[in-house]
Amino acid sequence: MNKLTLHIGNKNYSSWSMRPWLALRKSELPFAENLIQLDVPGFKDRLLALTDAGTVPVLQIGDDFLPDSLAISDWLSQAVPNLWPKDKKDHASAKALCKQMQDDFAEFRNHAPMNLRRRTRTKMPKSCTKAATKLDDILADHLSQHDGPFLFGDWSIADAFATPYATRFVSYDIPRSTKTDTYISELMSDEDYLDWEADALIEVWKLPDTDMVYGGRG
Ligand SMILES: N[C@@H](CCC(=O)N[C@@H](CS)C(=O)NCC(=O)O)C(=O)O
Repeated sequence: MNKLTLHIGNKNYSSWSMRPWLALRKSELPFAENLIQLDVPGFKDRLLALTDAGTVPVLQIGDDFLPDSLAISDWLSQAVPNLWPKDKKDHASAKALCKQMQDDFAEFRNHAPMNLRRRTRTKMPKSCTKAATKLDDILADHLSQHDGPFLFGDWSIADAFATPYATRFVSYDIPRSTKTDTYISELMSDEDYLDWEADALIEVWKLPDTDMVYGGRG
């Protein structure tokens, strides 16, 4: 196979980058990573030099460059087995859920940006907790339908997509059901997640605007 390099953003903040990175780890394919610091002078040109999307993550496969967290994850699922649920209905449902986690819950994402260093108990706006509760219900519903510990039983790409949300629930102390809370603990004790988090916690780059959301100090 061609050499794989995953181009990613800051590990503390880049929720989109975390998802295919986790899927790559689970795939056990060897890969290099190239971290591009976001929101610093010239960063957009660096992203546009990779693909027209002008975003990270980007998977470089030899001389080809593939943007988008879901497209990258799907590409990986064709390179190795078992990254999507085996059951056909679950496979389709997991893909739909990933798409929903990419597109929806904007009020949750915007008010509670991923910030792995962050812990605050500030009350979040109603629109944020409402969107978080909707996601909580959806996650709990999937968890109830399977033997667990993950959304579709065994770990799948859907769990990679849920992981940044799990960290937001914890960072901003957002209320959630017991079922989802147990699932969040599972995701955040995953050894690959912990490797990513360890790198994030020692990153020196800070995004003050993000760190200050809801009165924080990062
Ligand atoms: N739909 C894309 C979104 C990627 C995305 O928005 N990435 C952010 C980093 S977390 C980014 O590159 N932002 C830079 C910019 O938009 O200028 C995906 O799923 O990969």
